[in-house]
This record gives sequence, structure tokens and C-alpha cells, in this order.
Amino acid sequence: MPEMSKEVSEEVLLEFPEEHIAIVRINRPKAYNALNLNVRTLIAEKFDELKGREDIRAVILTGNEKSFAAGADLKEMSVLSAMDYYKIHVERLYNTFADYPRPVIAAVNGFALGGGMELAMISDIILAGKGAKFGQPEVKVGVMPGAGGSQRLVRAVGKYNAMRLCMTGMMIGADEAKSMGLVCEVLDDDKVMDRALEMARELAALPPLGLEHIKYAILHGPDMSLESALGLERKSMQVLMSSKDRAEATAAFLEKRKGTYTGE
Ligand code: CO8
Repeated sequence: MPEMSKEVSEEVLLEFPEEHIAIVRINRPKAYNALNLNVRTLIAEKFDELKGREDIRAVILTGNEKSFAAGADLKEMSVLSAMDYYKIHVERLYNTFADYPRPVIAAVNGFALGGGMELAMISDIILAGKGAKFGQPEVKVGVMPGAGGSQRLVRAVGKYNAMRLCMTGMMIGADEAKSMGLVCEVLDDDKVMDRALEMARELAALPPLGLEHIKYAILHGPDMSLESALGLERKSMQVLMSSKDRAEATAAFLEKRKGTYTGE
């Protein structure tokens, strides 16, 4: 990896606003949070760090008010040969985030384009400001989505919407993205982070093991046969039945009190 100056190393910030919650914030405002190699590497590093933090139960991935991330850094990419690009192994960086087992909320304001939309789609829940713009414009620079943009998108919104977005490279607004099932909630632009924190708080108060198993089953089940996926679901349910958190959650319900969970 190249040497990183302090300024460069702060292109992605890891914040802990309150107990059990982390924010991964893309911080490259001069380039609309375009994803250069440093930003991609730092996002992977932050999620790697969070994997070792059992106390963190929900993560918010966000950018700034103008841009979540405007895609790959086109200036940096323009000088890469195919072999340079291959050797970067972008998929390894994205996989470090995709493998993160606990809930991730993408809080999107402004542009989520190309690699930026791909990052949002690796998240589990997408919240967007009214002014957010989504798109997979790779075709306009002679390539195609290369970090899950075509594959996660078709699984999220179906063939025809995925074809329309990837083939035309058009941008769509938050309401349209919600109507096709990509965005979960559309909020006033200045309320996106408040809502993301509120949701993260709700998630952080739930049994973490249950959330991990739900995430795994929903991510992996659809690529299996229905019978295998139902088996995966059933086995996960059986594991959860033997967890301390299940006993505590049931007792809390019966005793009309709030449960406290350890993830065991
Ligand atoms: N990469 C590098 N710099 C960027 C990027 C980007 N993706 N997006 C914006 N910037 C920079 C601009 O170069 C400009 O910098 P400067 O002030 O130094 O000239 C600054 O941000 C402001 O940008 P604009 O002046 O263009 O601002 P506007 O408000 O007019 O427009 C947009 C904002 C709509 C976000 C516009 O900047 C835009 O369309 N950006 C590019 C979006 C895009 O196509 N992203 C890439 C998608 S492709 C991908 O992610 C993977 C494939 C990459 C393959 C590359 C092969 C060469």
C-alpha cells in the first residue's frame, strides 16, 4: 500500500457516536467522495477493525450532505492498465465490508453513483435524503459495474430495472429508488443521519446473534435452492433457540421489562 499522509488517512473516518454504534464516514469532499484506492482500502480497514469490536452492534455508512460517493475516482482509474486494475483486487476490499456480520445502514445524501451505489448496496438497509441520486453510470466511461453493481442490483430490483439503470447509466432520484425497492425510507435531507442513528439504536438494543443469523440467511439463502435455504433458516433458528439471549428475550417479554443481551 502507498504511504499515507495524515490528510489522506482521514479520507475515511471511524466514529463512535454512542454505545454499540459506529459510523464509517467517507470524507473526500473535494472530489464528491470519489472512491480512490486509499478510500476503498480505508473502508476495508475500518470494517476489519469493527469485526474485532463485539461491542459494536450496528454500523452506519455515510458520506456528506452533497455526496455519499460519486463512484470510482475517474482520474486515478484513467491511468490504470488492465493488469494494474487486476492487481488491486478491488473485490477483496469490498468483500471485507460485505463479510461484516452485523447490520449496516447506508445513510445516503447526494450522489451514490457507480462504486458508490455498489457500496450502498452492500449495506443491509438504505436510507436516503429526498435529494439523493442513484446510478450505475459505468457504461458511460466504457466499462460496466465491477463491484457487484449489476449482480446485487438485479437481485434487489429485478431484471428490467437493473437493465434500465446499468444500460442507460441514468440517474434516478430517491423516490424512484424507493419505488423499485432499493431504498427503504426517503427522508428530508437533513434528517437522514438522525433517522439512521434512531434505527441503529433500535438494532443495537436487539439480540445481536439473532441479527447476525437473519443477515446471513437473507444474504445467502436466495442463491441456494429453496429447500437448502429453508434448511439454513431452520438450522439458524435452532442455534438461536439455544442462545442465552433467546432465554433473556423471552423472560423479558413475560416479565414486561426490557431485555439486555450479550450476543451469546
Ligand atoms: N472521480 C474523480 N473525481 C470526481 C468524480 C469521480 N468519480 N466525481 C466528481 N469528481 C470531482 C470532479 O473532477 C471535480 O473536481 P475538480 O474540481 O478538481 O475539477 C469535483 O469532483 C466536482 O465535480 P463536478 O465539477 O463535475 O461537479 P458537478 O456538481 O457538476 O457534478 C457529479 C457532480 C454529477 C457527481 C459529476 O462530478 C459526475 O458525474 N461525476 C462522475 C460520476 C461517475 O461517472 N462516477 C464513476 C462511475 S464508474 C465507476 O464507479 C467504476 C468504473 C470506473 C472505470 C474507469 C475507467 C477509466
